[in-house]
Amino acid sequence: MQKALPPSAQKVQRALEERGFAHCTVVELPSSTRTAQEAAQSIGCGVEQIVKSLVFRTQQSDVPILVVASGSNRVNEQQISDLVGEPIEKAKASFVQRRTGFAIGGVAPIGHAEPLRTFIDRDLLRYEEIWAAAGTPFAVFRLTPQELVAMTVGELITIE
Ligand code: 5CA
Repeated sequence: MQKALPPSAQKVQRALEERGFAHCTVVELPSSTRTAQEAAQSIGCGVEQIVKSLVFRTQQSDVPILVVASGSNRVNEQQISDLVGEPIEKAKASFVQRRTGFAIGGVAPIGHAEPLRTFIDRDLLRYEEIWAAAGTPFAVFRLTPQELVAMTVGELITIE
């Protein structure tokens, strides 16, 4: 029998089920998925197939912004600032924890403490299947890019 998932990973599985993605199954791996590189190694896929969930903070309105990007891409903060219409900065670990409900290294694309405006890196659409974090630095789930777009209701962007 499978061991029960930790509470944070269960939260992601429940969010998947509530949104009609019950066929996406959160799995815990024996080795770390804390970074995109580690996740790719543990899963046995390319780093570009890893969904990085990066949290930024709008400097004036103090709102979290989620950017889900291909593991091999670097997010251009100026581009995201231009899209949201105010300066942003990379969120501090405590802000990420408080506003998403997840610790860095396990931030999932869904299941957050509050709804997050989400931007999706269009490069992720190139892959048949991709993998996203599921609440802990050992938990992930597999999905298609189309499912990622549908479940996050995110805005597709071309990372510059
Ligand atoms: N579990 C994997 C994906 S399956 C994962 O979460 N990867 S990640 O790339 O989305 O998350 C790690 C990211 O968190 C890093 O790329 C980095 O942008 C951010 N990060 C790491 N440490 C800190 C920190 N101390 N403060 C703010 N952001 C950080």
